[in-house]
Formats: sequence, structure tokens, C-alpha cells
Amino acid sequence: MNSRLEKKNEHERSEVLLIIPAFNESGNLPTLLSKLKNEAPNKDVVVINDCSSDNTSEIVKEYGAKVVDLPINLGIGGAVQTGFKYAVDFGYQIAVQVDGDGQHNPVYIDALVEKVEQGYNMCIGSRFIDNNGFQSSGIRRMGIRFYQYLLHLLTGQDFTDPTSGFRAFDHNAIKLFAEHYPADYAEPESIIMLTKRKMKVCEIPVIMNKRIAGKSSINAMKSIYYIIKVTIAICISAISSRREK
Ligand SMILES: Nc1nc2c(ncn2[C@@H]2O[C@H](COP(=O)(O)OP(=O)(O)OP(=O)(O)O)[C@@H](O)[C@H]2O)c(=O)[nH]1
Ligand SMILES: [Mg+2]
Repeated sequence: MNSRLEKKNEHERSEVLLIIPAFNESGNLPTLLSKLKNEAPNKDVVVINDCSSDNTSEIVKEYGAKVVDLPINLGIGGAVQTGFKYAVDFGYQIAVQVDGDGQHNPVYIDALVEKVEQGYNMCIGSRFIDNNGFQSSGIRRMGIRFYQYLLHLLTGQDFTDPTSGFRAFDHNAIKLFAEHYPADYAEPESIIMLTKRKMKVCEIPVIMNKRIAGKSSINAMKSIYYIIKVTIAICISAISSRREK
């Protein structure tokens, strides 16, 4: 039997893979991984350790989850894309991105997966449908509103939380993103990548938490830089997918 098949057999009990990108999340992973054990017991977990300098990798092993240790820091996009490649390699039909900082509440995982099972290629957990819980900083909310407007203009659809990383993906989205995924702050651009291919994207309401430990890497200056950078990327992606048709 070849090694690829052996790998698949190890995992035949679960169809759903939880992909956790993690950069120096040793303060948050113990809480998250024990919550996942209780609230998502039938799902496999892979943590993509993005070349952390803390003991992220050891903590994951202690909790009995799989870890992929990246030899260099790829950033959030590269870490999540590694998760998609892992999902393709091991034959998972559905994947859910759950951030390692504890902002994404596992109680919503089943509802996200259900939408994908109903035929959506991607389902986004949005904190701006019910407007409860952690709503992010003022400058980030401005950026989110701006992307909502831009995406509406380009796709005709309304995405209230286009930067949310709390998302479920079906096997077609997994396959696409394993091959092509934007390097950083990929979330808004990845919506365009799907809608331009006539793939179906929806949102459901979720309540997000504040990061438990550690500090967000995105300060006000970085937020402005990313708003400009991601806007250019979205526009280029929209134009190039039009050409592809
Ligand atoms: N900052 C950062 N996070 C990374 C990196 N690679 C993977 N991640 C993980 O990606 C996830 C999202 O990163 P965050 O910094 O929380 O980004 P965010 O959720 O958009 O921003 P906040 O709302 O400020 O938390 C976390 O689980 C990180 O640990 C990296 O190079 N830098
Ligand atoms: Mg976060």
C-alpha cells in the first residue's frame, strides 16, 4: 500500500478538518484545544505552526492534535494555505479555519459545516449580522465596511464580515485554495476568487471573542497599509478572473 493511502486510512473516521493557523499562540492554544476536544470531538485538528518562537508546537502535541511545523514564517495566508494542502493530501471533504488566538468560538463549527453540506462552497462566520460580541477596533471596522462596499460593487452580493477568518470550505474550495491562496490578509480576496468562478458563498451569524492572550500584530498603521494593499489585490483579482472566463 502506498504511503498516501496509508495516510488516508488513518483519517477515515473524520470528514472534517479544523485548520488552525498559529503564530506564537502558546497562551491561547490550551484553552482552544480543550474546547475543541469537548465541542468538536468528531473532527480532526491540524495546527499550522507558522515558525513560532514559543512552545506552540509542543503544546499541540501535548493535546494530541496534529501539528505542521513550518520552517519559515509564511504569514497567515501561507499558514492557512498549508492547511488546505494538508486537507487535499489526506482526503478531507470539508475544512474549517479556526484561528489559534481563541477569537473563534467552536460552538459555531457545526452550523458552518452544515451550510457547506447544503451546497455552499464557503460559509463565513460573521460578527456583523447580530452585532454581538467582539467587534474589532474602529479603524478595522472602517476597513471591513469598505471591503463590504467594494465586494458588493464587484460581486453584487453583500458580505457583512469579509475579513472574518472563521470559515468552512467544501472540497472544491479546498482544492482551489490549496493551489492559489493570497499571501496575507487573504480573506476578502478569497471571496472574489470564489464568486468569479460562480462558486457559492454565504454567511451565518457568530459571536466572536476578544483574543485571550497575546497581542494582535495589526496596529493602526498596519491596518491602513493592509486596506490599501488588499484593495489593489481585490481589484486585480476581479479583473484577472474576468479575463479567465
Ligand atoms: N499575526 C500573525 N498571525 C499569524 C501568522 N501566521 C499565522 N498566524 C495566525 O493567524 C491567526 C490570525 O491572526 P491574528 O493576528 O489574530 O489576525 P486577526 O484575527 O485578523 O486580527 P485580530 O482581530 O487583531 O486578532 C492567528 O491564529 C495567528 O496565530 C503570522 O505570521 N502573523
Ligand atoms: Mg485574531
